[in-house]
Amino acid sequence: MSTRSARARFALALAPLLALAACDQLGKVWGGRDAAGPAATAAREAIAGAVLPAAMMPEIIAPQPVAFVPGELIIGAKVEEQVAGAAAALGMMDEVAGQLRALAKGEEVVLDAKLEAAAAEAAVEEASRDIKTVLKRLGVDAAIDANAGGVIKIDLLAEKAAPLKLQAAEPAPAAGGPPTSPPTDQPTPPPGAETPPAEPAVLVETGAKCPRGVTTAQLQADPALLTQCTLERLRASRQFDYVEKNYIVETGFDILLRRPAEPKTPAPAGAPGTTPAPGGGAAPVTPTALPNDTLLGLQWHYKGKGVGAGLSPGGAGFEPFWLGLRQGGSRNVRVAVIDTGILQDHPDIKGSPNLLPGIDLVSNWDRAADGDGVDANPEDPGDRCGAQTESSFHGTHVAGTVGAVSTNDGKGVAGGAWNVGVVNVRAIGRCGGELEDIINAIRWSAGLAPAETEGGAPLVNANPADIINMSLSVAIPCPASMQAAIDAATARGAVIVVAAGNKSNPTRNFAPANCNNVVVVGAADARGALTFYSNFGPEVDILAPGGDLFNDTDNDGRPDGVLSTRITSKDCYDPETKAAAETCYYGYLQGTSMAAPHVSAALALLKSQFNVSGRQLEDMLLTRGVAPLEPGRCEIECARNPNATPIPGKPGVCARACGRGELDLGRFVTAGVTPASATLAAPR
Ligand SMILES: [Ca+2]
Ligand SMILES: [Ca+2]
Ligand SMILES: [Ca+2]
Ligand SMILES: [Ca+2]
Repeated sequence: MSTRSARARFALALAPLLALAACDQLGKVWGGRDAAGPAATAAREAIAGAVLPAAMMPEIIAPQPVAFVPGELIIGAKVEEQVAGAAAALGMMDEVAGQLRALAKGEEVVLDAKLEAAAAEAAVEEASRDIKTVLKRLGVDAAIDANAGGVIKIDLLAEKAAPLKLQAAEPAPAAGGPPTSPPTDQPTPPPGAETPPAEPAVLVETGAKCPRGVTTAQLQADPALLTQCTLERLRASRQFDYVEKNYIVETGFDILLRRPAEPKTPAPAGAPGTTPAPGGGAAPVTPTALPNDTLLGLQWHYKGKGVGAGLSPGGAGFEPFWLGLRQGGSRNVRVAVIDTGILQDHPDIKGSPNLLPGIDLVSNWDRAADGDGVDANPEDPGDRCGAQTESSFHGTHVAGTVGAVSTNDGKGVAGGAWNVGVVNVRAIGRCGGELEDIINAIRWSAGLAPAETEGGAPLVNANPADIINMSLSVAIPCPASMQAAIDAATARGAVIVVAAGNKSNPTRNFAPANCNNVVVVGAADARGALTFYSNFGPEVDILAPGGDLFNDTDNDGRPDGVLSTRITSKDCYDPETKAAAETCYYGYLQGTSMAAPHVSAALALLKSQFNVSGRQLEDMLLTRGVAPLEPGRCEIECARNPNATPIPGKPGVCARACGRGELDLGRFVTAGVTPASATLAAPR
């Protein structure tokens, strides 16, 4: 496949540089990691996050342009059926997964996995040939990049695709705007250069259609036009199930993190956390008391819902659930986190028994920033886009909330599930993630298809997900390619949890929240009210804690954000001594991205407790694990949100549809167990 070989050659040239850059960046982020000593120990608990100025609110919810990869189209063909057929002939993926698990116990099953991958590859190659024939007939010359995940991408700008053959029906003057500049070829870095790697090439979606009578010269000069006109021609041919641009999905944190560093104002209050257990780090089994993680007291989002000691109006009821049902989850329940990857050496994650083998599916080398394409290591080298933005380490924060962290280990934060198998699936890299990679990620997570390294080695998910968390968003209609992957995963029994999006807009405009067969999560604040930024509308199924960095309604001297794992070097302070720290390992963030993993963790706990799956599991949560909304919780001043609906008889007040209520696991606890009484309960 020509695009791959081109990438491979480029990679050879660039890999050492990228590796160096990644190393350097991590070194900076980790700060005094090697400087062990008393100071370093204290800083390990340091947190980041100050209440943000209200002036930043409009920027956070302002629309962002939708981008796509120039010249790339995702097409739906019959390859999926062929791959499935090939897999069936050699035993289903389940069996392969089982064999891989057996392998871990020392049995020899590598051969079958290789056969499986070879069969899939053969099917893919056959499909590629068929597609090439169809494209040729339609006058489209393109490189075809099909993979075992069932995604077929064609690349109109690949070197072997030239000369352009998309013929105009009739020559005519230009009807489109001035041609945009073609994407620059990946530059060859001069030896010893220290410039950051090139930004991945993208174009902004304008919605412009292919003009009548477009000429070959126009198409050659304008990749946006070429992409659009080819898309229209392929769609019109009715030879494919779907034809879609390779859109860029976002975690939505670019704006939040672009702000300049603020003056360091140490928090006034100390952490109300409990004393670390001597020795710490023991694997939790059955909760008999609140976990001893030192920062738990700042995690209002896990508290029982209500007003009073140990409760929070915005709490999602994890604490009463853990204690009332003595249920901390099970490592046999698997949550795939499709995100930016994970910082595996984080002090509260390293050695966590909850981490299962993940994968890195970021295929574009510029976007990957780890010196290669698909590989077996989901480490997050940073999603920084542009020099002015710090890396979000978004996936580490999200996975931490699901339960990738060590809970009850006497340090740092707790996760929503104490015990859970977390599979980190890196699909978002620098400057966002490509639709192509997200689709592959959904299928791989569900155990529907293997992935393949650049070298052709198969990477099979030995731990197919019961729950898939997608804290990501792009302002487009639900792509058919994404819907197909979602449907395949849910048919396999996975529950897919997605963020509603953070643009204070109708959810129907944002994928994957506007897709079918997903649980859509909106974000509530520490008061249990819909946040100013959360998307809303009838698609929202449930609200969960997403936090609000602009408020401190619980008066703990810290923003009402969600506290989880994230390494930064800005606004850091030690929560005990209040002294400024160079590096912090925990941070407050806000977003529907933070709300979704609460729901994923809740589903993992419910599956552990009640042993139900798929639709049954989803229904259980949405019917029994939800606190009905109190009046006014989803209203907003109309002046603050032009997208909301005016309420008759309430001048100036607008409504936002926000689902059936707020996540509240406490509702599964039948007896009136409070954290205080449960702490005293005798271990069984
Ligand atoms: Ca990689
Ligand atoms: Ca990697
Ligand atoms: Ca911990
Ligand atoms: Ca607060």
